[in-house]
Amino acid sequence: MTEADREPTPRVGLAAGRGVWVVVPTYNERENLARVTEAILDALPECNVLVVDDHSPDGTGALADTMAAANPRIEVLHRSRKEGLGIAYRDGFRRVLDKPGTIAVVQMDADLSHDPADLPRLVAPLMRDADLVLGTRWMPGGGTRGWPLHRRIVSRGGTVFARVVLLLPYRDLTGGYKAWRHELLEAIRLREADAQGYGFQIETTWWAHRRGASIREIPIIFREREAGRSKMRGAIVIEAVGLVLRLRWHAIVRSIGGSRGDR
Ligand SMILES: Nc1nc2c(ncn2[C@@H]2O[C@H](COP(=O)(O)OP(=O)(O)O)[C@@H](O)[C@H]2O)c(=O)[nH]1
Ligand SMILES: [Mg+2]
Repeated sequence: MTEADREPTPRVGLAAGRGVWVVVPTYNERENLARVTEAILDALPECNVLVVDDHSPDGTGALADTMAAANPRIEVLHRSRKEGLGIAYRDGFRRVLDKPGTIAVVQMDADLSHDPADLPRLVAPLMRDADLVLGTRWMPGGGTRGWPLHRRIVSRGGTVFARVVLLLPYRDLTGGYKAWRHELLEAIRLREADAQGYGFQIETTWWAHRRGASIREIPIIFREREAGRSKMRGAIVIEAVGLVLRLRWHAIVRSIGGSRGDR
């Protein structure tokens, strides 16, 4: 190994975050927001961050505005009320896809459960052949820390259920740490659906797969939040189960009808 090999290689282009928008939905994440955005900009110094806040009662939106005023890489999308993660993401994605120069879009939670230090690994496959990269807990090298058993069962069980019903080969379908090439996100044309949490994550991967996208998985460790509270509800799980069954049903109907109208 020469001296030059030991030098850390300066990252350029996408690897440094150029053309990357990281979309972070927030609802009552005041205690986490500054830490997470700082860590994101450490990991990908040239990326931009869009905070999508649903009028959080704890003032997360106002804090995000203060941060955006101090740093041109941070932008805020204020939504007037809480309508669930799916709709917040859809609005956020539209905003960043309309920007000139967007090459990739990353989605991640604000509560530091998704480690911003994983960002370079998450976007790296986009520089090769990947259209979508899934941060995956249920593969060698991945996992969860501090998550109670019932959360692990719901998340893993949801993945197994969706895999079997939708015949998808991926090992984590309920996760929300993903990196997209902008062409793919445009192509799946986020519908006016209203799926929340898990349902939204499953649905977007399903449409990407149906489009023939190249989808890669990288292992991630998901750490339970230290501050703030989860917005996860039983209703979100029930909605996701219904959504998976509906997606399968529509696919069957389309294949019987020989429809070419798939998105
Ligand atoms: N804008 C917006 N963000 C949300 C909403 N629900 C959850 N989030 C955010 O989505 C991320 C994941 O939510 P969280 O409650 O931590 O889910 P969990 O990790 O599955 O327990 C966090 O950044 C939340 O603040 C919502 O209705 N609107
Ligand atoms: Mg969380």
